[in-house]
Amino acid sequence: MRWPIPPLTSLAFLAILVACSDDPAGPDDGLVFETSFEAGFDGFVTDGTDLDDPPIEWEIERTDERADDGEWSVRLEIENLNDAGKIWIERRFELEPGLVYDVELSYALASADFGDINTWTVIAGVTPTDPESADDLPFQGSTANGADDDVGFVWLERSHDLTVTTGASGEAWLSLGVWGTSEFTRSYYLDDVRISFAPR
Ligand SMILES: [Ca+2]
Ligand SMILES: [Ca+2]
Repeated sequence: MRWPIPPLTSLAFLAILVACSDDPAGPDDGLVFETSFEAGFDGFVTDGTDLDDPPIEWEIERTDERADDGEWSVRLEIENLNDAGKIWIERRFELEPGLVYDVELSYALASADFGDINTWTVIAGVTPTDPESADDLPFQGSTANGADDDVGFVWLERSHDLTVTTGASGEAWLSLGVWGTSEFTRSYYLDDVRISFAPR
C-alpha cells in the first residue's frame, strides 16, 4: 500500500495533488503538504492508544462547528476515564530512504483548557515509523490556551522546527492529537496543517 487513501478519482487525492503542486523542487528534494480539512481528511487516518482499563469512548471527526481557516476542522473528543488515553490523527509521507530531513510543522489547535492546572499534553511531530503506542508518539507541550479564566475555545497557532531521519522505507509519519492526563471528557479541534520536508 503506497497511500492510506482512496484512489485517484477521490477529492482527497485531488486535494493532495493541489497541496503538493507548489512544491518547487520535486519529491527528491523535499515535499510540502497543507490542508485545512475543507474537503476531507486529506490522507489522515485516526488512531489511539491506552484506551482501556476501563474502556473509554473517543471520537475523531471532521466538523463545521468551528474552524480557524475556512469552515471545517477536525474535532478530537475523549472521555478520559482512565487518565491515560491518547488519540491522534496521522498521515504517511513518502520521502527518500536514509536521509535526514528538516521539518517545519505548523497547525492550529483549539483548546478550552485555561490556567495551568489540569491541562493536557499535545501530540505533534514526525516519526520514521507508524506510531502505534505511547512510546512511539512525539509530544509538544501543553494544551493551555493562555487564558486565566474559562473563555471557551481559543485557537492557538503552533509551529515546531523538527528533524526526521527516514529508514529503509523512506516513510515519515505526521501525528497530531492529545494525551489525556486527567479524568475529564474534553474536545479539541485541529485545522490549518502545513508541513514541509527539506533534505539536509
Ligand atoms: Ca479548515
Ligand atoms: Ca498508527
